[in-house]
Amino acid sequence: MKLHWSPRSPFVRKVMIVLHETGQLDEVTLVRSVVAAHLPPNPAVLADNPLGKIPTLLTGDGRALFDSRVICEHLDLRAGGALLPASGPARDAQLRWQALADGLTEILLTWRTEMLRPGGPWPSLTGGWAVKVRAAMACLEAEADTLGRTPFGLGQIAVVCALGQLDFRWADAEWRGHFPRLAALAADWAARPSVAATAVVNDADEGPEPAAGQLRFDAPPAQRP
Ligand SMILES: N[C@@H](CCC(=O)N[C@@H](CS)C(=O)NCC(=O)O)C(=O)O
Repeated sequence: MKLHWSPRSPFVRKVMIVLHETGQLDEVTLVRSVVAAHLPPNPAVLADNPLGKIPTLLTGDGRALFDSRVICEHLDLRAGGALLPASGPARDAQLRWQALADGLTEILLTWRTEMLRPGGPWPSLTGGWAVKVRAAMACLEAEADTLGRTPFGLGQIAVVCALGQLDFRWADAEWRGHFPRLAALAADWAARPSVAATAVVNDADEGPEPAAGQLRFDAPPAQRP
């Protein structure tokens, strides 16, 4: 298999954690693929995924799979399906956590891109995102005990990656001080080899972080205009 990969991508990280957890890392060749929503699409990625996004996985039999949810489920099933129950409320719970955490990650990624816009971001967008990020974090905090009691699966993996994105691009928001149960859970998860081995890292000097100071958990978000 071949994976369009980047050490900076929280969505690629989901796939990497699944590869570690399921013992399939040796079966995948990682291809460093540079993509960004505000840059022209990468032709090599576009050839395998019309959306030009990573992760994109080329399977051994020549199929291109995307997005991270499809890839994670494919890899998990291939290894026996330990990370996602086959049916019932336990499956719904994992998929719901995945949807929540992926949605949070998506906002954080899009928000940072919006900060690069000449003339600055559109306040109506960033105001709404601030409300949603806080609500998503509050929801995860309220469910931290359940998340911790439930066998580690695709839902928790997506949450690990969303929190990792906060640490990577939004460290100054200091989320741990505001969501202590989630912080304790994240510390437990950080001890898992799959999580420790896949921390998001920057392999390029990008200059000052454009989103610095934009997200705060210690004050109510500004009202929408
Ligand atoms: N829903 C997708 C999101 C993937 C995504 O947004 N990946 C980013 C990198 S972290 C990307 O490819 N951005 C390039 C673009 O939007 O053109 C998934 O779960 O895989």
